[in-house]
Amino acid sequence: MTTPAELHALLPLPQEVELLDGSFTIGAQAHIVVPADPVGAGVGDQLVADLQGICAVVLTRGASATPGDIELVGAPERTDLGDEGYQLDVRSGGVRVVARDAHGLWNGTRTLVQLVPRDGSPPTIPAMRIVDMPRFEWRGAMLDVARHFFNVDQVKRFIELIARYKLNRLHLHLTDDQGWRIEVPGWPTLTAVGGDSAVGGDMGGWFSLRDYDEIVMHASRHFVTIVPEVDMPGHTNAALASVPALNPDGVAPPSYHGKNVGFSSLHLDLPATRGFVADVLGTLADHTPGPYLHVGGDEAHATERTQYASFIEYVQQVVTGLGRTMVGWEEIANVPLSERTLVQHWLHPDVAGGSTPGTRLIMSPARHTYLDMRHDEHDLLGRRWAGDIDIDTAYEWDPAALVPGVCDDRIAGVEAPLWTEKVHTFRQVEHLCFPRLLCLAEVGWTNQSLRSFDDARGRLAHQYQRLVASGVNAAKRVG
Ligand code: TNX
Repeated sequence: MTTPAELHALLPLPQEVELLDGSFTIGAQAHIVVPADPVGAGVGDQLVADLQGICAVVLTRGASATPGDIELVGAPERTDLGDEGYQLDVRSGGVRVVARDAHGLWNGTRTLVQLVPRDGSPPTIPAMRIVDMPRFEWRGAMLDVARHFFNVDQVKRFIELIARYKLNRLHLHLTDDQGWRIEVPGWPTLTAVGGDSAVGGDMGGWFSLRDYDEIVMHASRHFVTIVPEVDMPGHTNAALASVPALNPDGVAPPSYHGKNVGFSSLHLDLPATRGFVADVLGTLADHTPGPYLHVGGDEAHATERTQYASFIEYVQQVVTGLGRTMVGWEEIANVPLSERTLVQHWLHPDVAGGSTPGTRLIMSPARHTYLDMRHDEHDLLGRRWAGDIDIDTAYEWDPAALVPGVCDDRIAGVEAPLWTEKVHTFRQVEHLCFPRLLCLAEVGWTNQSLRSFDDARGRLAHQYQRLVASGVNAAKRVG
């Protein structure tokens, strides 16, 4: 299937598009008519800002739609559109976006913004009807701020970039052996000691709870849910180095600046550990409006098997007690889990697939989604262990064909992680994420039967140009 030229700027590709005769030009007198509720009105404000950034029109808010206007309509009764779906009608007389709720309107306006030309020509959009909704509810990116720290402004910029492509989860890997990046009241050494280190002895950093609140707010304005991760019981040297009482001998180990994994562990049987875990997760729950708390659980090679099982059972109980859904890397599937818990597959399909029946999976297969891998053999930046991941490899996979017996009904969605052992600057973050993170956005949104890499290649090239034009250090893989 080849996308018609009129739709070249769309990524992810919508589920249903019907091109019609005629077109609409955003005129100097156009109004934006928005729903009365504040969240819907916020979507309208962002649309005004986006359109004014693209074309030199001055848009004002209108109370009711007249010919030539752009109207956003909340229609809770449109259950056919699903949770994030929308209908976008472009006619010569105006534009109408209809959705059940503000998130659907957000998605519809993202499509509308993509349709406006950027080549200096008049802001004319071909007439069409789009009816669209995502294949999966979880469409995420992960940023590892523990191995190298990225600050509030950089995380906010990252949120803006992923939200353009209807990604709706930002998983923040906040702690690891090399760094602890979040303030926890009552445990000041976590940030004073653990916040001060990074891979290679590079500069550390951490988020105060006010910083974190600011990130969460910015994310919610872009319909992105923050998923905070505190990795436990392994990957915990930064915590062990900060709090002597978390160590069996009561002696804090030195800070760790290397890249190895699997040598550190929390110990559930020490008197300080349970209180520590409960305080950390309680603090995150207090500052995270979204329903998820990610507890890591990966590569706990220094944790004895039965200890590991007890630990995961304990954190699951704490997270459930906080009214949240636990998320963990696939290793947690070795332990009996609550059906509500989400298991994040990254390496071993049989481990992820062995998870308690009824649990759902987030698909992050390293071979297709690991953004710290090289694009190809000429790439000086990336790592190699999961193979080179160029845009075709990032695009050509089906989440429902990874784990035997696990189809769409057991898949919450997809996520691409950026681990940052070798990533020092935000320019490097951009190089590794773009444009290939867009492939994941389409894997997560567009039905498998509508996707083909041959078709996506041209649309990726188009987005590459747009990313570069907006100052993003995208890797030149296309166009
Ligand atoms: C594996 S993926 C890890 C990370 C590393 C990454 C490097 C996962 C759950 N654990 O700790 O940063 O490989 O590619």
